[in-house]
Amino acid sequence: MLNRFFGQKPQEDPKKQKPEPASEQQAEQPVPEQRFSFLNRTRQIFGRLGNAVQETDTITDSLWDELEESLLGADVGPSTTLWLIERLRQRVSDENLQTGSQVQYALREELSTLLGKSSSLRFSKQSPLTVILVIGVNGSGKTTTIAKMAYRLSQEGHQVMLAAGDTFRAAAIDQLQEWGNRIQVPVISQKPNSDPGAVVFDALQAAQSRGSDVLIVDTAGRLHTKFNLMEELKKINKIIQKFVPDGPHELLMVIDATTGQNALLQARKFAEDIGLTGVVITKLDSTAKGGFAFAVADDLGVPIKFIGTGEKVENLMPFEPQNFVAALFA
Ligand SMILES: Nc1nc2c(ncn2[C@@H]2O[C@H](COP(=O)(O)OP(=O)(O)O)[C@@H](O)[C@H]2O)c(=O)[nH]1
Ligand SMILES: [Mg+2]
Repeated sequence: MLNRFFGQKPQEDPKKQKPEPASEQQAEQPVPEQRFSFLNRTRQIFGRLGNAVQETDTITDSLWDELEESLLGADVGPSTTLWLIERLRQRVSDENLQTGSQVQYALREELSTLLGKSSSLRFSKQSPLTVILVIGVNGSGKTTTIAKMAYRLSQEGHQVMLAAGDTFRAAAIDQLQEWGNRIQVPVISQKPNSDPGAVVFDALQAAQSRGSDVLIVDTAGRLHTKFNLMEELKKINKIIQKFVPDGPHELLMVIDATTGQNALLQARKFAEDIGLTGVVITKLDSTAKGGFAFAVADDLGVPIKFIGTGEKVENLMPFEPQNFVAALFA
């Protein structure tokens, strides 16, 4: 089980939960086609799978091969794919499933179960200020995602502030400021190479004095080793807790879907020790590897909170497991 230093109860392993009865699970809303067009490339893979399976009257070895190949092709990842196939084979024998379409139905159920329930951002119940830390390697889409979240939260009526905690690169500070100007959200920054802790301190003070209710902190992607990352986060956490004792309220990792299983390997290394509370998967619009979401949910054991569906500020979607699975097979 993952070790969380924010003292939250670990999520139950979704694999241990019994899948909900098919009738409830499939009672999903029809998926609005337009909203999910960003998944088109991944859909081609799942769609092929859907067609092949439905046309098969009986469950043959080639059906299992096809299933495995498609899941791997969509970057569901080797261990999650293996688990799914085993689970389905078990269900075929336990429930006496006879046809390919029954297997497909069961697959959809298992995929939904893997993703768990939808999970929105956690806001502080004790403090007027909610603090969200965002980590992830350079280029994963951290800064863009922060701007998208800030935009979204502002639209919902929150007073958002951003902290330019990625102080290693001048460009990173400028980029956040540019976004801030565009979406009219204040950005607290210092000069390049200043201490990220000092930036966070300033930002907390500013957020409190200006009555902001959400502070989102950008961090440096240069933290390639777990040790550095942990040290940096510990320092930042201490500073946050001086202002907001129950903070930070979210520690989100941004993961680029196009880098697939490699990114996951790295994320797993971090997730175990830093108390990750959720992930955002970016660039689902530019990959056929949308099945990556299943590997992430399976492997990291934290909810996917949002998905990035493009480069524009509005291209961020709360992650809805049921709709996601339905859209893949639509
Ligand atoms: N297509 C697409 N591009 C994205 C998405 N999110 C971020 N990007 C792009 O990825 C690149 C790196 O993003 P940035 O926010 O600077 O990453 P950071 O280094 O982690 O802060 C930029 O060109 C972004 O426009 C997404 O959901 N879809
Ligand atoms: Mg950045």
